[in-house]
Amino acid sequence: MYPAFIGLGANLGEAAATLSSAVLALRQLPQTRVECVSSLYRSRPLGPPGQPDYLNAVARLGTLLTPHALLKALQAIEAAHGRVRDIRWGPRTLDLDLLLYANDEISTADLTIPHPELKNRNFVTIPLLETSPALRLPDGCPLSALPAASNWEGLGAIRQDHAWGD
Ligand code: ROI
Repeated sequence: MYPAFIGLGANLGEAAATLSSAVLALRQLPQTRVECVSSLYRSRPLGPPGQPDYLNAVARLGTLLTPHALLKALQAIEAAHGRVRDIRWGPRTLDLDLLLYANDEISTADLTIPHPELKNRNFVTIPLLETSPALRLPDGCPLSALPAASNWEGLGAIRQDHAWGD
């Protein structure tokens, strides 16, 4: 099994229910185990103002799917939750980002790993750190050393008891 980290985000509709349903769908992927899921975080939207706050979380998987097979599976889960790719940085019912896959660095037309914005987004780094406090990025940088890993600006942990349905 290879470790892979998925960023989950939603800010339309019943966002908490959508994220729970997405985690359930991750649990049903072939050759894949959901090893842990972070707390649920409320975050101020990055991007155009006037959209609702987001709910964010990170899931740690163990998987034998390839990075591209995993990407396709994530896109299918997004589509099943009504995700329409329209406004850049606009609101979304469900966003699943493949953040990290093993120690891989991948740059293809449809997939960049590590996720290019990972280091800059506290709604990614903070839940990621919660799942894996000792994690290092493929460039060797400890996640905990990133400024965005200790900056809680606009971010609040909620529902640490959130039932992810295991
Ligand atoms: N902002 C927050 N707070 N959380 C997200 O998951 C998120 N996702 C996005 C954009 C629109 C960039 N802003 C976000 O894709």
